[in-house]
Amino acid sequence: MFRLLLVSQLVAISVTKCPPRPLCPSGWSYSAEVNSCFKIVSKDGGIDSDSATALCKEAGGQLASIHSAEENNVIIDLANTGRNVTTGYHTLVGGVRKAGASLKEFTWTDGSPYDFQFWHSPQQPDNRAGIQNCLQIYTSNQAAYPSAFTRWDDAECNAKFINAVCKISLGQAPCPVGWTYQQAFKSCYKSIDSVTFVEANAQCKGMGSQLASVHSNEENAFIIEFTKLGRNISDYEAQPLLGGMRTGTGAKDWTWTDGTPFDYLNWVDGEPNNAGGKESCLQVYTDRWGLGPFRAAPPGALNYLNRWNDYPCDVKYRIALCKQPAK
Ligand SMILES: [Ca+2]
Ligand SMILES: [Ca+2]
Repeated sequence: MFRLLLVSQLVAISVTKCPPRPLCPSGWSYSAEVNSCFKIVSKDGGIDSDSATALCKEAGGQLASIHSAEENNVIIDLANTGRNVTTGYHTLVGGVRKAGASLKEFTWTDGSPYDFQFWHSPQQPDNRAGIQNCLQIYTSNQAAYPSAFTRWDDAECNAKFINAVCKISLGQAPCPVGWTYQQAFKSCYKSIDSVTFVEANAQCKGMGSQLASVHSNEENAFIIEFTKLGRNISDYEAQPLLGGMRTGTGAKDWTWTDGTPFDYLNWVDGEPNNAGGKESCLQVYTDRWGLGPFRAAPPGALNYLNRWNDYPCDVKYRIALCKQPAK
């Protein structure tokens, strides 16, 4: 009876669980690369700047600003109609030359900084005939516009563009794409596979990060969940590498490669033992030792799990963890 009741409660919990809240309003596309929502607007016969501005506002956004090559690519992918555009008017975004501004001085209408440019030639923007105060991107008919395709041009604001791009910026993403954000530790984490300490250190640095440091039981627990294999193992190298480095003989004579203080310790009893005088790196026992043929269980086998061991730096670890501060 008790068991039946428990099962029905579990089912009730699983079906009432809420789906994740969408990041963008309905009808908008989310881009994780730039943490923004985009929407393409158009009208029969083409759309001018005033109409596009109004449609974007109505939908809860503004004409798009562009701040990186990645964002330009996101917009091209969304706005390219594949049509054979012959008028020279392509996709309108939110760049304008305000009254009184110099020839090359553009402003984004959403107020964000003009910190990236992708004009299609050194001659652009050229304000041809003195009437080109809006910014368009060549998004379609690559065959007809091979050198300008994906790039920018100033054009008449009242031209009939094939479409326009609206944007809602969700603010700066806390972590780069592909990293896992942990608000509690104000940090981003990413694992890498099959690395020695030297390789892991270089790969983390190459991504603008460092091998992971640990500063609390809570962070240690997160790291275990993030890196564990989830089955019994029989080999030390399967236990993850972190960013600890020996500086002396004591348990506290260690440093983190990211430069943060070595202010939290979680060594297994009897560690760090510097076995053979060559254990200058730090690993965490995320997984239980099985009855493998190759290795004995470490000393203190009942309480090693989730704690740290010093181990040689030059072995190939199954996994290592990179970490960087969240933005
Ligand atoms: Ca122009
Ligand atoms: Ca050891």
